[in-house]
Amino acid sequence: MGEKLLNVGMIGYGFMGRAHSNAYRKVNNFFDLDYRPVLKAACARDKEKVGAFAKQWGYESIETDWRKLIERKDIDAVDICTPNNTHKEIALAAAKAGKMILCEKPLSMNAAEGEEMCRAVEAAQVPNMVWYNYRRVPAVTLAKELIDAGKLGKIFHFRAKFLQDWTISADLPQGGTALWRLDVNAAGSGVTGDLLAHCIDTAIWLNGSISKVTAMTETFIKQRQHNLTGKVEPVGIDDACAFLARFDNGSMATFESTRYARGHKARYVFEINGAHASIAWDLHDLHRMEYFDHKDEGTLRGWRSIHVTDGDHPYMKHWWVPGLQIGYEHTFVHQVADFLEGLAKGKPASPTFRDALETQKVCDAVLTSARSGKWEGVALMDDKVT
Ligand code: SOE
Repeated sequence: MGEKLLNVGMIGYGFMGRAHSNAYRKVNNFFDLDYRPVLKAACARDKEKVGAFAKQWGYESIETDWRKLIERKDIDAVDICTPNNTHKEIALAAAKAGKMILCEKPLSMNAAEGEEMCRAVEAAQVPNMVWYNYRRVPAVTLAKELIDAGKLGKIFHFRAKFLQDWTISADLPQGGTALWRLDVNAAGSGVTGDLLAHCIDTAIWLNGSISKVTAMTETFIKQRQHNLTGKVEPVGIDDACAFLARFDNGSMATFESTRYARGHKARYVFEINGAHASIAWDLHDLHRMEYFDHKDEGTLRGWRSIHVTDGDHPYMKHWWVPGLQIGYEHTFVHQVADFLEGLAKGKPASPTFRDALETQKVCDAVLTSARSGKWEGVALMDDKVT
């Protein structure tokens, strides 16, 4: 097992560079796979910093120009962990060079860029995936299995929230290494692309396509000092966003996200209600799935809190013994495992660029609606390669 080597070139070394590197290192210890990722090269502009990152995580070499990394014959897969405004250029070049691409979420700054990226990887026929990691929380995967098995029956409602509080201070600057998420030119949008994109990805995966949305956004702090220019500049991102949505299956949804919910750090919660049963999940208790089944005996009917840590729960047989939980970093290990298994079977792991483009289209419709004050339709890209 693990004798086919997959040489990874990692671009970027921030939070996600670490999360993905950890996953590549761990995956063959816990999953029996034909492929084995090799940490071939890490790439970033700052030689000293990328050198330190490469040493810490065990990368064999470094590059300071991503174009050089992509040109290298010994790189099979490019992992894009840089800010959103660089995803497209890197992905197009990597596809042209015939590299597999694993791209951090969101796919792109907007849907137009996402379409270009999608066409590029499909034309080049390179395996591609976007890191919407929360699908691979065992409790969330279990929710998907139960919904697909029809346990919930007809779905009426989906509601999701992703709440944080880290940008409340008006003194927090925007832009630069750690704070590019606040700079619209680097991020594309605020909570819509950064946090609601996760909720939308999960929602579409669990409940099918979203057909239309109506949204409101707010930017509470209108100006912040920019880390790169030193000047006080307008803030172009959405600090908070709430929207209503209709799914193709007739169900309705509410979504909310903010970085101004004091006390909440990464409170991602969702609930889905069907005719027979409901499921609720909370990232702060990620190993639990709350489940209500109306078919239960009347006197005992109630919400069950299922500790999703048993060997027959998704992914769990690969870890410890029943009852011992896993965490956030394991979702990335699962995603790499699925990607490698997909390679071996010739069946791409989701979300592919095309799947992630659908999320991007919903994000665009949300932001358009916030500006227009109207319901906006979500137009999907239905053609394959041109
Ligand atoms: C922002 O704080 C952030 O790190 C997002 O960028 C991630 O995608 C999310 O998983 C946690 O929050």
